[in-house]
Amino acid sequence: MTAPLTDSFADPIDMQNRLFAELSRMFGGEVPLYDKAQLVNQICNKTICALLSQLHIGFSVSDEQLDKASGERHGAIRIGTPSEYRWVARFFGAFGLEPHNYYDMSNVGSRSQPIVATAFRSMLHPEHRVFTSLLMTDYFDPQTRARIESLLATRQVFSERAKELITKNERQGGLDWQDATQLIREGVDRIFRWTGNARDLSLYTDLCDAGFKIAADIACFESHHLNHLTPNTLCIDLYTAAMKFCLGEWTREQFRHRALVVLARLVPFADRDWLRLHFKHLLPAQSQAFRAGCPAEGTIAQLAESLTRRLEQPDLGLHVLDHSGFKDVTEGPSHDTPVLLRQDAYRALTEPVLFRESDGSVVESEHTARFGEIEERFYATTPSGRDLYDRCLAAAEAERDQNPDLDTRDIDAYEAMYAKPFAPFPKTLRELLEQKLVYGHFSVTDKGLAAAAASAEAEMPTDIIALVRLGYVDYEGMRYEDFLPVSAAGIFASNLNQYGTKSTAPTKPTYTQAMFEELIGKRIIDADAVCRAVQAESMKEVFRHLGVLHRLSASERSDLDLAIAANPVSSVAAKARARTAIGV
Ligand code: OOG
Ligand code: NI
Repeated sequence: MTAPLTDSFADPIDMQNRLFAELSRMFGGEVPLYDKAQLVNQICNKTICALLSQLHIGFSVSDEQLDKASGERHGAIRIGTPSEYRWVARFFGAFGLEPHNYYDMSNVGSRSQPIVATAFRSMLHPEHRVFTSLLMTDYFDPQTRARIESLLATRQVFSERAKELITKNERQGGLDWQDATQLIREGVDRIFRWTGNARDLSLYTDLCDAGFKIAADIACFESHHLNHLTPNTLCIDLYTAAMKFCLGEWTREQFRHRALVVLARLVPFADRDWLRLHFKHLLPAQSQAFRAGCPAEGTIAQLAESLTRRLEQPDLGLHVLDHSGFKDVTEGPSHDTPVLLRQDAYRALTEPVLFRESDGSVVESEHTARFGEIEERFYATTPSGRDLYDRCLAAAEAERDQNPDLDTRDIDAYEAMYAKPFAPFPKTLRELLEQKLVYGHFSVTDKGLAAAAASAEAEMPTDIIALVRLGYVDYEGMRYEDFLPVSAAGIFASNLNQYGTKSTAPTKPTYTQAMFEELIGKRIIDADAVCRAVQAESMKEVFRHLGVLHRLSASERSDLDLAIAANPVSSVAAKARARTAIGV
Protein backbone atom coordinates (compact mmCIF):
# COMPACT_ATOMS: atom_id res chain seq x y z
CA MET A 1 0.00 0.00 0.00
CA THR A 2 1.36 3.41 -0.86
CA ALA A 3 0.57 6.16 1.60
CA PRO A 4 -0.49 9.51 0.13
CA LEU A 5 1.99 12.36 0.32
CA THR A 6 1.96 13.97 3.74
CA ASP A 7 1.47 17.34 2.03
CA SER A 8 -2.00 16.35 1.01
CA PHE A 9 -3.11 15.93 4.62
CA ALA A 10 -5.00 18.62 6.44
CA ASP A 11 -3.04 20.25 9.25
CA PRO A 12 -4.44 18.90 12.56
CA ILE A 13 -4.32 22.37 14.12
CA ASP A 14 -6.35 23.81 11.24
CA MET A 15 -8.75 20.89 11.68
CA GLN A 16 -8.96 21.68 15.37
CA ASN A 17 -9.77 25.31 14.71
CA ARG A 18 -12.41 24.31 12.19
CA LEU A 19 -13.96 21.73 14.56
CA PHE A 20 -14.24 24.15 17.47
CA ALA A 21 -15.57 26.98 15.33
CA GLU A 22 -18.26 24.62 14.04
CA LEU A 23 -19.05 23.32 17.52
CA SER A 24 -19.38 26.87 18.73
CA ARG A 25 -21.75 27.66 15.87
CA MET A 26 -23.78 24.55 16.67
CA PHE A 27 -23.95 25.41 20.37
CA GLY A 28 -25.03 28.95 19.57
CA GLY A 29 -27.75 27.64 17.28
CA GLU A 30 -29.09 25.46 20.06
CA VAL A 31 -28.72 27.91 22.94
CA PRO A 32 -29.51 31.55 22.06
CA LEU A 33 -28.05 32.74 25.38
CA TYR A 34 -24.66 31.24 24.42
CA ASP A 35 -24.57 33.26 21.21
CA LYS A 36 -25.56 36.45 22.99
CA ALA A 37 -22.93 35.83 25.66
CA GLN A 38 -20.32 35.65 22.87
CA LEU A 39 -21.47 39.02 21.66
CA VAL A 40 -21.24 40.51 25.15
CA ASN A 41 -17.71 39.11 25.39
CA GLN A 42 -16.72 40.54 22.03
CA ILE A 43 -18.01 43.98 22.97
CA CYS A 44 -16.18 43.91 26.33
CA ASN A 45 -13.01 42.72 24.62
CA LYS A 46 -13.16 45.63 22.20
CA THR A 47 -13.40 48.04 25.11
CA ILE A 48 -10.35 46.40 26.66
CA CYS A 49 -8.46 46.67 23.36
CA ALA A 50 -9.29 50.35 23.14
CA LEU A 51 -7.70 50.83 26.55
CA LEU A 52 -4.72 48.62 25.67
CA SER A 53 -3.95 50.69 22.60
CA GLN A 54 -3.42 53.67 24.91
CA LEU A 55 -1.33 51.68 27.37
CA HIS A 56 0.86 50.16 24.66
CA ILE A 57 1.50 52.63 21.89
CA GLY A 58 1.64 50.73 18.62
CA PHE A 59 -0.82 48.08 19.73
CA SER A 60 -3.98 47.76 17.71
CA VAL A 61 -6.18 44.84 16.80
CA SER A 62 -8.58 44.50 13.90
CA ASP A 63 -11.92 42.73 14.40
CA GLU A 64 -10.58 39.77 12.50
CA GLN A 65 -7.46 39.53 14.65
CA LEU A 66 -9.54 39.86 17.79
CA ASP A 67 -11.78 37.02 16.60
CA LYS A 68 -8.73 34.89 16.06
CA ALA A 69 -7.31 35.75 19.46
CA SER A 70 -10.63 34.95 21.11
CA GLY A 71 -11.56 31.87 19.10
CA GLU A 72 -10.17 29.56 21.76
CA ARG A 73 -12.67 27.17 23.36
CA HIS A 74 -12.79 24.44 25.94
CA GLY A 75 -15.56 21.92 26.01
CA ALA A 76 -16.65 19.26 28.49
CA ILE A 77 -18.13 15.89 27.64
CA ARG A 78 -19.04 12.89 29.80
CA ILE A 79 -18.61 9.38 28.44
CA GLY A 80 -20.42 6.23 29.54
CA THR A 81 -18.15 3.29 28.69
CA PRO A 82 -14.45 2.59 28.16
CA SER A 83 -15.17 1.51 24.61
CA GLU A 84 -16.90 4.81 23.81
CA TYR A 85 -14.02 6.60 25.47
CA ARG A 86 -11.45 4.88 23.28
CA TRP A 87 -13.32 6.05 20.18
CA VAL A 88 -13.44 9.59 21.54
CA ALA A 89 -9.70 9.50 22.27
CA ARG A 90 -8.97 8.26 18.77
CA PHE A 91 -11.30 10.88 17.28
CA PHE A 92 -9.41 13.62 19.13
CA GLY A 93 -6.13 12.08 17.99
CA ALA A 94 -7.04 13.02 14.41
CA PHE A 95 -7.15 16.67 15.55
CA GLY A 96 -3.81 16.60 17.35
CA LEU A 97 -5.55 16.56 20.74
CA GLU A 98 -3.76 14.35 23.27
CA PRO A 99 -4.70 13.48 26.85
CA HIS A 100 -3.09 15.74 29.47
CA ASN A 101 -3.21 15.15 33.22
CA TYR A 102 -5.32 12.76 35.23
CA TYR A 103 -8.25 14.03 37.27
CA ASP A 104 -9.74 11.67 39.84
CA MET A 105 -13.05 13.22 40.76
CA SER A 106 -14.01 10.27 42.96
CA ASN A 107 -11.53 11.53 45.48
CA VAL A 108 -12.37 15.17 46.21
CA GLY A 109 -14.14 14.84 49.56
CA SER A 110 -17.79 15.73 49.74
CA ARG A 111 -17.75 16.92 46.12
CA SER A 112 -16.76 13.48 44.83
CA GLN A 113 -18.37 12.09 41.69
CA PRO A 114 -18.12 8.65 39.99
CA ILE A 115 -15.80 10.21 37.44
CA VAL A 116 -12.21 9.98 36.30
CA ALA A 117 -11.08 12.27 33.52
CA THR A 118 -8.35 13.73 31.38
CA ALA A 119 -8.27 16.76 29.10
CA PHE A 120 -7.46 16.50 25.41
CA ARG A 121 -5.33 19.27 23.94
CA SER A 122 -2.23 19.87 21.86
CA MET A 123 0.93 19.74 23.88
CA LEU A 124 2.42 23.05 22.82
CA HIS A 125 0.45 26.27 22.51
CA PRO A 126 -2.90 24.54 22.58
CA GLU A 127 -5.72 26.34 20.84
CA HIS A 128 -8.55 24.28 22.33
CA ARG A 129 -9.24 21.57 24.88
CA VAL A 130 -11.93 19.14 25.99
CA PHE A 131 -12.36 17.94 29.57
CA THR A 132 -13.44 14.35 28.99
CA SER A 133 -14.96 12.35 31.82
CA LEU A 134 -15.59 8.64 32.14
CA LEU A 135 -18.45 7.37 34.29
CA MET A 136 -17.16 4.65 36.63
CA THR A 137 -20.13 2.33 37.04
CA ASP A 138 -18.46 0.22 39.75
CA TYR A 139 -18.96 3.22 42.06
CA PHE A 140 -22.59 2.08 42.37
CA ASP A 141 -24.38 -0.85 43.95
CA PRO A 142 -24.57 -3.91 41.66
CA GLN A 143 -28.21 -3.42 40.70
CA THR A 144 -27.84 0.26 39.70
CA ARG A 145 -24.62 -0.58 37.92
CA ALA A 146 -26.30 -3.32 35.88
CA ARG A 147 -29.16 -1.03 34.83
CA ILE A 148 -26.76 1.73 33.72
CA GLU A 149 -24.48 -0.66 31.88
CA SER A 150 -27.23 -2.45 30.03
CA LEU A 151 -28.73 0.82 28.79
CA LEU A 152 -25.32 2.09 27.70
CA ALA A 153 -24.59 -1.17 25.91
CA THR A 154 -27.41 -0.48 23.46
CA ARG A 155 -26.33 2.93 22.22
CA GLN A 156 -24.16 3.68 19.23
CA VAL A 157 -22.69 7.19 19.36
CA PHE A 158 -20.09 6.81 16.61
CA SER A 159 -21.45 6.00 13.17
CA GLU A 160 -19.73 3.39 11.00
CA ARG A 161 -18.51 6.24 8.77
CA ALA A 162 -16.94 8.07 11.73
CA LYS A 163 -15.14 4.90 12.78
CA GLU A 164 -13.90 4.35 9.23
CA LEU A 165 -12.50 7.88 9.04
CA ILE A 166 -10.79 7.57 12.42
CA THR A 167 -9.21 4.29 11.42
CA LYS A 168 -8.16 5.74 8.08
CA ASN A 169 -6.50 8.66 9.85
CA GLU A 170 -4.47 6.29 11.98
CA ARG A 171 -3.54 4.08 9.04
CA GLN A 172 -2.46 6.96 6.80
CA GLY A 173 -1.10 9.26 9.48
CA GLY A 174 -3.52 12.01 8.47
CA LEU A 175 -6.65 12.90 6.52
CA ASP A 176 -7.15 14.99 3.42
CA TRP A 177 -9.56 17.91 3.72
CA GLN A 178 -12.45 16.03 2.23
CA ASP A 179 -12.22 13.30 4.88
CA ALA A 180 -11.36 15.81 7.59
CA THR A 181 -14.47 17.83 6.76
CA GLN A 182 -16.59 14.71 7.00
CA LEU A 183 -15.10 13.80 10.35
CA ILE A 184 -15.81 17.31 11.63
CA ARG A 185 -19.42 16.92 10.46
CA GLU A 186 -19.68 13.62 12.34
CA GLY A 187 -18.53 15.42 15.50
CA VAL A 188 -20.81 18.41 15.07
CA ASP A 189 -23.92 16.70 13.70
CA ARG A 190 -23.87 13.61 15.79
CA ILE A 191 -21.19 12.77 18.36
CA PHE A 192 -21.26 15.99 20.43
CA ARG A 193 -24.70 17.24 19.52
CA TRP A 194 -27.49 17.80 21.99
CA THR A 195 -30.54 16.13 20.50
CA GLY A 196 -33.05 16.62 23.30
CA ASN A 197 -33.80 12.89 22.99
CA ALA A 198 -33.44 10.60 25.95
CA ARG A 199 -34.24 7.01 26.89
CA ASP A 200 -35.53 5.08 29.88
CA LEU A 201 -37.40 7.61 31.97
CA SER A 202 -37.72 5.20 34.86
CA LEU A 203 -33.94 4.76 35.09
CA TYR A 204 -33.50 8.53 34.70
CA THR A 205 -35.95 9.20 37.54
CA ASP A 206 -34.52 6.51 39.80
CA LEU A 207 -30.95 7.76 39.27
CA CYS A 208 -31.91 11.39 39.94
CA ASP A 209 -33.96 10.48 43.02
CA ALA A 210 -31.07 8.44 44.39
CA GLY A 211 -28.73 11.42 43.95
CA PHE A 212 -26.92 9.98 40.92
CA LYS A 213 -27.72 12.83 38.53
CA ILE A 214 -24.34 12.57 36.86
CA ALA A 215 -25.09 8.97 35.82
CA ALA A 216 -28.51 10.02 34.50
CA ASP A 217 -26.91 12.84 32.51
CA ILE A 218 -24.60 10.32 30.85
CA ALA A 219 -26.54 7.07 30.52
CA CYS A 220 -29.95 8.28 29.38
CA PHE A 221 -28.86 10.39 26.41
CA GLU A 222 -27.93 9.30 22.92
CA SER A 223 -24.78 11.37 22.29
CA HIS A 224 -21.74 12.72 24.14
CA HIS A 225 -23.39 16.15 24.14
CA LEU A 226 -21.17 19.06 25.04
CA ASN A 227 -22.38 20.36 28.35
CA HIS A 228 -20.50 23.62 27.94
CA LEU A 229 -18.18 25.27 25.46
CA THR A 230 -16.11 27.92 27.14
CA PRO A 231 -14.57 30.89 25.33
CA ASN A 232 -11.79 32.96 26.84
CA THR A 233 -12.11 36.62 27.68
CA LEU A 234 -9.64 39.48 27.96
CA CYS A 235 -11.16 40.56 31.27
CA ILE A 236 -13.43 38.24 33.22
CA ASP A 237 -14.44 40.94 35.70
CA LEU A 238 -15.72 43.24 32.97
CA TYR A 239 -17.51 40.39 31.21
CA THR A 240 -19.28 39.03 34.30
CA ALA A 241 -20.40 42.52 35.26
CA ALA A 242 -21.72 43.03 31.72
CA MET A 243 -23.62 39.74 31.80
CA LYS A 244 -25.19 40.57 35.16
CA PHE A 245 -26.24 43.92 33.76
CA CYS A 246 -27.68 42.43 30.55
CA LEU A 247 -29.49 39.71 32.50
CA GLY A 248 -31.15 42.37 34.61
CA GLU A 249 -29.36 41.43 37.84
CA TRP A 250 -27.51 44.74 38.08
CA THR A 251 -28.65 48.31 37.52
CA ARG A 252 -27.00 50.74 35.13
CA GLU A 253 -25.33 52.52 38.04
CA GLN A 254 -23.96 49.30 39.52
CA PHE A 255 -22.54 48.28 36.17
CA ARG A 256 -20.99 51.64 35.39
CA HIS A 257 -19.33 51.81 38.78
CA ARG A 258 -17.93 48.33 38.33
CA ALA A 259 -16.70 49.05 34.80
CA LEU A 260 -14.80 52.11 36.10
CA VAL A 261 -13.14 50.08 38.85
CA VAL A 262 -12.20 47.21 36.58
CA LEU A 263 -10.86 49.35 33.73
CA ALA A 264 -8.86 51.55 36.08
CA ARG A 265 -7.06 48.66 37.68
CA LEU A 266 -6.09 47.23 34.30
CA VAL A 267 -3.88 50.27 33.76
CA PRO A 268 -1.10 49.02 36.03
CA PHE A 269 -1.98 45.33 35.63
CA ALA A 270 -2.01 44.99 31.81
CA ASP A 271 1.73 45.23 31.27
CA ARG A 272 3.79 43.71 28.47
CA ASP A 273 3.65 40.27 30.10
CA TRP A 274 -0.12 40.49 30.46
CA LEU A 275 -0.34 41.35 26.78
CA ARG A 276 1.68 38.25 25.82
CA LEU A 277 -0.61 36.06 27.94
CA HIS A 278 -3.81 37.40 26.45
CA PHE A 279 -2.64 37.61 22.85
CA LYS A 280 -0.85 34.34 22.54
CA HIS A 281 -0.22 34.82 18.83
CA LEU A 282 1.74 37.98 19.51
CA LEU A 283 5.46 37.47 19.04
CA PRO A 284 7.89 38.72 21.71
CA ALA A 285 9.53 41.08 19.22
CA GLN A 286 6.17 42.62 18.39
CA SER A 287 5.27 43.26 21.99
CA GLN A 288 8.71 44.66 22.73
CA ALA A 289 8.26 47.25 20.01
CA PHE A 290 5.32 48.88 21.81
CA ARG A 291 6.04 51.98 23.85
CA ALA A 292 4.47 52.44 27.27
CA GLY A 293 1.65 54.96 27.20
CA CYS A 294 -0.75 56.51 29.62
CA PRO A 295 -4.49 56.83 28.99
CA ALA A 296 -5.64 60.37 28.25
CA GLU A 297 -7.69 62.17 30.91
CA GLY A 298 -11.26 60.90 30.93
CA THR A 299 -10.55 57.83 28.78
CA ILE A 300 -11.79 55.35 31.32
CA ALA A 301 -15.00 57.23 32.07
CA GLN A 302 -15.64 57.53 28.35
CA LEU A 303 -15.01 53.84 27.71
CA ALA A 304 -17.26 52.85 30.61
CA GLU A 305 -20.03 55.12 29.39
CA SER A 306 -19.98 53.94 25.80
CA LEU A 307 -19.82 50.31 26.90
CA THR A 308 -22.83 50.85 29.15
CA ARG A 309 -24.74 52.42 26.27
CA ARG A 310 -23.94 49.55 23.96
CA LEU A 311 -25.01 46.93 26.50
CA GLU A 312 -28.30 48.78 26.99
CA GLN A 313 -29.30 48.25 23.36
CA PRO A 314 -32.35 46.03 22.92
CA ASP A 315 -30.37 43.25 21.19
CA LEU A 316 -28.56 42.64 24.50
CA GLY A 317 -31.63 42.61 26.72
CA LEU A 318 -30.80 39.05 27.75
CA HIS A 319 -33.38 39.00 30.55
CA VAL A 320 -36.03 38.19 27.92
CA LEU A 321 -34.29 34.88 27.07
CA ASP A 322 -34.70 31.67 29.04
CA HIS A 323 -32.07 31.70 31.75
CA SER A 324 -31.35 30.74 35.35
CA GLY A 325 -29.17 33.70 36.28
CA PHE A 326 -25.43 34.23 36.55
CA LYS A 327 -23.19 32.64 39.20
CA ASP A 328 -22.53 34.86 42.20
CA VAL A 329 -18.75 34.61 42.40
CA THR A 330 -15.80 34.01 40.08
CA GLU A 331 -13.79 30.85 40.80
CA GLY A 332 -10.01 30.79 41.00
CA PRO A 333 -7.37 33.18 42.29
CA SER A 334 -8.16 36.74 43.37
CA HIS A 335 -8.47 39.36 40.62
CA ASP A 336 -4.91 40.61 41.23
CA THR A 337 -3.10 37.24 41.26
CA PRO A 338 -2.19 36.23 37.71
CA VAL A 339 -1.88 32.44 38.02
CA LEU A 340 -3.81 29.44 36.71
CA LEU A 341 -7.28 30.45 35.60
CA ARG A 342 -10.40 32.30 36.63
CA GLN A 343 -13.84 31.04 35.61
CA ASP A 344 -17.43 32.14 35.86
CA ALA A 345 -20.70 31.12 34.21
CA TYR A 346 -24.35 31.64 33.64
CA ARG A 347 -26.20 28.85 35.38
CA ALA A 348 -27.42 25.68 33.71
CA LEU A 349 -30.60 26.02 31.70
CA THR A 350 -33.57 23.70 32.15
CA GLU A 351 -34.24 22.28 28.71
CA PRO A 352 -37.04 20.14 27.30
CA VAL A 353 -36.29 16.46 26.74
CA LEU A 354 -38.28 13.78 24.94
CA PHE A 355 -37.98 10.32 26.39
CA ARG A 356 -38.55 7.68 23.71
CA GLU A 357 -39.45 4.55 25.58
CA SER A 358 -38.84 0.98 24.46
CA ASP A 359 -42.59 0.41 24.08
CA GLY A 360 -42.70 3.21 21.52
CA SER A 361 -44.28 5.81 23.79
CA VAL A 362 -42.86 9.32 24.01
CA VAL A 363 -42.80 11.26 27.28
CA GLU A 364 -42.02 14.96 27.65
CA SER A 365 -39.68 15.91 30.47
CA GLU A 366 -36.79 18.26 31.16
CA HIS A 367 -33.09 18.19 32.03
CA THR A 368 -30.76 20.75 33.56
CA ALA A 369 -27.09 20.42 32.66
CA ARG A 370 -25.87 22.82 29.98
CA PHE A 371 -24.45 26.07 31.22
CA GLY A 372 -22.36 28.96 29.92
CA GLU A 373 -18.87 29.20 31.26
CA ILE A 374 -16.18 31.77 30.47
CA GLU A 375 -12.54 31.86 31.52
CA GLU A 376 -9.36 33.90 31.62
CA ARG A 377 -6.03 32.09 31.74
CA PHE A 378 -2.82 33.17 33.46
CA TYR A 379 0.61 31.72 34.30
CA ALA A 380 1.28 28.02 34.89
CA THR A 381 2.46 27.37 38.43
CA THR A 382 5.31 25.14 39.54
CA PRO A 383 4.47 22.57 42.24
CA SER A 384 5.44 25.10 44.92
CA GLY A 385 3.29 27.76 43.24
CA ARG A 386 0.41 25.34 43.10
CA ASP A 387 0.88 24.53 46.75
CA LEU A 388 0.80 28.19 47.68
CA TYR A 389 -2.30 28.64 45.52
CA ASP A 390 -4.09 25.77 47.26
CA ARG A 391 -3.34 27.29 50.65
CA CYS A 392 -4.43 30.80 49.65
CA LEU A 393 -7.59 29.42 48.07
CA ALA A 394 -8.53 27.45 51.17
CA ALA A 395 -8.12 30.59 53.28
CA ALA A 396 -10.11 32.71 50.82
CA GLU A 397 -12.93 30.17 50.70
CA ALA A 398 -13.03 30.07 54.49
CA GLU A 399 -13.40 33.87 54.48
CA ARG A 400 -16.14 33.59 51.92
CA ASP A 401 -18.01 31.07 54.06
CA GLN A 402 -17.85 33.51 56.97
CA ASN A 403 -19.46 36.26 54.87
CA PRO A 404 -21.96 34.36 52.74
CA ASP A 405 -23.59 37.13 50.71
CA LEU A 406 -21.04 39.90 50.80
CA ASP A 407 -20.61 39.53 47.02
CA THR A 408 -24.21 40.55 46.35
CA ARG A 409 -24.23 43.33 48.96
CA ASP A 410 -20.92 44.98 48.18
CA ILE A 411 -18.78 43.63 45.35
CA ASP A 412 -15.82 45.90 46.15
CA ALA A 413 -15.74 44.74 49.77
CA TYR A 414 -16.11 41.13 48.66
CA GLU A 415 -13.17 41.43 46.29
CA ALA A 416 -10.96 42.99 48.93
CA MET A 417 -11.87 40.21 51.35
CA TYR A 418 -11.13 37.49 48.79
CA ALA A 419 -7.85 39.10 47.71
CA LYS A 420 -6.42 39.36 51.22
CA PRO A 421 -5.57 35.67 51.68
CA PHE A 422 -3.79 35.82 48.29
CA ALA A 423 -1.48 38.58 49.54
CA PRO A 424 1.49 36.16 49.88
CA PHE A 425 1.33 35.65 46.12
CA PRO A 426 3.46 38.06 44.09
CA LYS A 427 1.50 40.00 41.47
CA THR A 428 4.01 40.40 38.65
CA LEU A 429 5.61 37.79 36.38
CA ARG A 430 9.06 38.97 37.34
CA GLU A 431 8.45 38.35 41.04
CA LEU A 432 6.60 35.10 40.39
CA LEU A 433 9.63 33.84 38.47
CA GLU A 434 12.07 35.10 41.08
CA GLN A 435 10.23 33.08 43.70
CA LYS A 436 10.00 30.07 41.35
CA LEU A 437 6.22 29.97 41.67
CA VAL A 438 5.59 29.88 37.91
CA TYR A 439 7.40 28.46 34.90
CA GLY A 440 9.31 30.67 32.53
CA HIS A 441 10.95 30.51 29.17
CA PHE A 442 14.30 32.34 29.14
CA SER A 443 16.35 33.74 26.27
CA VAL A 444 19.63 35.59 26.07
CA THR A 445 19.56 39.29 25.11
CA ASP A 446 21.97 41.23 22.89
CA LYS A 447 23.22 42.92 26.04
CA GLY A 448 23.91 39.48 27.53
CA LEU A 449 25.83 38.37 24.45
CA ALA A 450 27.88 41.57 24.41
CA ALA A 451 28.69 41.17 28.11
CA ALA A 452 29.72 37.56 27.57
CA ALA A 453 32.07 38.63 24.79
CA ALA A 454 33.54 41.53 26.75
CA SER A 455 33.86 40.31 30.32
CA ALA A 456 35.89 37.68 32.07
CA GLU A 457 34.14 34.37 32.33
CA ALA A 458 34.22 34.28 36.10
CA GLU A 459 32.31 37.57 36.29
CA MET A 460 29.26 36.19 34.53
CA PRO A 461 26.66 34.97 37.06
CA THR A 462 25.27 31.48 36.70
CA ASP A 463 21.99 32.25 38.42
CA ILE A 464 19.14 32.80 35.99
CA ILE A 465 17.43 35.46 38.11
CA ALA A 466 20.70 37.35 38.56
CA LEU A 467 21.08 37.29 34.77
CA VAL A 468 17.54 38.61 34.32
CA ARG A 469 18.28 41.44 36.77
CA LEU A 470 21.37 42.42 34.79
CA GLY A 471 19.31 42.52 31.58
CA TYR A 472 21.36 39.69 30.09
CA VAL A 473 18.37 37.41 29.89
CA ASP A 474 14.77 38.03 28.89
CA TYR A 475 11.82 35.95 30.09
CA GLU A 476 8.32 34.96 29.17
CA GLY A 477 5.73 33.30 31.37
CA MET A 478 4.07 30.05 30.38
CA ARG A 479 0.34 30.03 30.19
CA TYR A 480 -1.66 27.53 32.26
CA GLU A 481 -3.37 25.23 29.79
CA ASP A 482 -5.15 22.73 32.03
CA PHE A 483 -7.99 22.45 34.53
CA LEU A 484 -8.35 22.58 38.28
CA PRO A 485 -9.91 19.53 39.93
CA VAL A 486 -11.53 21.61 42.65
CA SER A 487 -13.28 23.94 40.25
CA ALA A 488 -14.17 21.05 37.95
CA ALA A 489 -15.80 19.36 40.95
CA GLY A 490 -17.64 22.59 41.65
CA ILE A 491 -18.88 22.62 38.06
CA PHE A 492 -20.31 19.13 38.29
CA ALA A 493 -21.92 20.15 41.56
CA SER A 494 -23.40 23.42 40.40
CA ASN A 495 -24.71 22.47 36.99
CA LEU A 496 -26.24 19.25 38.21
CA ASN A 497 -27.51 21.06 41.27
CA GLN A 498 -25.99 18.41 43.44
CA TYR A 499 -22.98 18.73 45.66
CA GLY A 500 -21.48 15.23 45.40
CA THR A 501 -22.39 11.61 44.82
CA LYS A 502 -21.53 9.02 47.47
CA SER A 503 -20.41 5.60 46.37
CA THR A 504 -22.97 2.84 47.00
CA ALA A 505 -20.65 -0.02 46.03
CA PRO A 506 -20.03 -2.64 48.74
CA THR A 507 -16.52 -1.18 48.97
CA LYS A 508 -15.74 2.20 47.45
CA PRO A 509 -13.40 1.60 44.51
CA THR A 510 -10.15 3.47 44.12
CA TYR A 511 -8.87 4.46 40.72
CA THR A 512 -5.37 5.07 39.43
CA GLN A 513 -3.92 6.81 36.42
CA ALA A 514 -2.41 3.52 35.19
CA MET A 515 -5.82 1.87 35.32
CA PHE A 516 -7.41 4.75 33.44
CA GLU A 517 -4.69 4.70 30.78
CA GLU A 518 -5.32 1.00 30.32
CA LEU A 519 -9.07 1.63 29.91
CA ILE A 520 -8.70 4.45 27.39
CA GLY A 521 -5.81 2.94 25.48
CA LYS A 522 -3.54 6.02 25.67
CA ARG A 523 -0.70 7.32 27.82
CA ILE A 524 -1.50 10.56 29.60
CA ILE A 525 0.97 13.43 29.21
CA ASP A 526 2.09 15.13 32.41
CA ALA A 527 1.64 18.84 31.65
CA ASP A 528 3.94 19.82 34.48
CA ALA A 529 6.78 17.72 33.06
CA VAL A 530 6.40 19.51 29.72
CA CYS A 531 6.60 22.96 31.34
CA ARG A 532 9.60 21.92 33.40
CA ALA A 533 11.35 20.59 30.29
CA VAL A 534 10.65 23.71 28.23
CA GLN A 535 11.99 25.87 31.06
CA ALA A 536 15.09 23.69 31.55
CA GLU A 537 15.87 23.61 27.85
CA SER A 538 15.62 27.38 27.60
CA MET A 539 17.90 27.81 30.63
CA LYS A 540 20.47 25.44 29.22
CA GLU A 541 20.48 27.40 25.95
CA VAL A 542 21.00 30.64 27.87
CA PHE A 543 23.92 29.22 29.87
CA ARG A 544 25.47 27.82 26.71
CA HIS A 545 25.20 31.16 24.91
CA LEU A 546 26.74 33.00 27.81
CA GLY A 547 29.53 30.41 28.03
CA VAL A 548 28.80 29.44 31.61
CA LEU A 549 27.24 26.01 31.24
CA HIS A 550 30.38 24.26 32.47
CA ARG A 551 30.43 26.48 35.57
CA LEU A 552 27.10 25.19 36.87
CA SER A 553 27.44 22.78 39.74
CA ALA A 554 27.06 19.08 38.97
CA SER A 555 23.69 19.00 40.67
CA GLU A 556 22.43 22.11 38.84
CA ARG A 557 23.39 20.56 35.54
CA SER A 558 21.85 17.20 36.34
CA ASP A 559 18.60 18.90 37.44
CA LEU A 560 18.39 20.54 34.04
CA ASP A 561 19.27 17.35 32.20
CA LEU A 562 16.76 15.28 34.15
CA ALA A 563 13.98 17.77 33.45
CA ILE A 564 14.86 17.75 29.76
CA ALA A 565 15.10 13.96 29.62
CA ALA A 566 11.66 13.61 31.24
CA ASN A 567 10.17 15.55 28.38
CA PRO A 568 7.45 13.62 26.55
CA VAL A 569 8.62 14.97 23.19
CA SER A 570 12.12 15.84 22.18
CA SER A 571 13.11 19.27 21.06
CA VAL A 572 10.22 21.02 22.72
CA ALA A 573 12.05 24.31 22.69
CA ALA A 574 12.42 24.29 18.92
CA LYS A 575 8.74 23.60 18.51
CA ALA A 576 7.84 26.11 21.17
CA ARG A 577 9.27 28.87 19.03
CA ALA A 578 7.48 27.75 15.89
CA ARG A 579 4.31 29.73 16.28
CA THR A 580 2.52 31.99 13.89
CA ALA A 581 2.04 35.65 14.37
CA ILE A 582 -1.28 37.35 13.79
CA GLY A 583 0.47 40.55 12.87
CA VAL A 584 -0.97 42.63 15.70
C1 OOG B 1 -16.52 18.86 33.66
C2 OOG B 1 -16.17 20.21 34.11
C3 OOG B 1 -14.70 20.56 34.01
C4 OOG B 1 -13.79 22.96 33.95
O1 OOG B 1 -13.83 24.06 33.39
O2 OOG B 1 -13.20 22.78 35.03
C5 OOG B 1 -14.52 21.84 33.31
C6 OOG B 1 -17.99 18.66 33.46
O3 OOG B 1 -18.82 19.43 33.95
O4 OOG B 1 -18.30 17.67 32.77
O5 OOG B 1 -14.97 22.02 32.22
NI1 NI C 1 -15.31 24.13 31.91
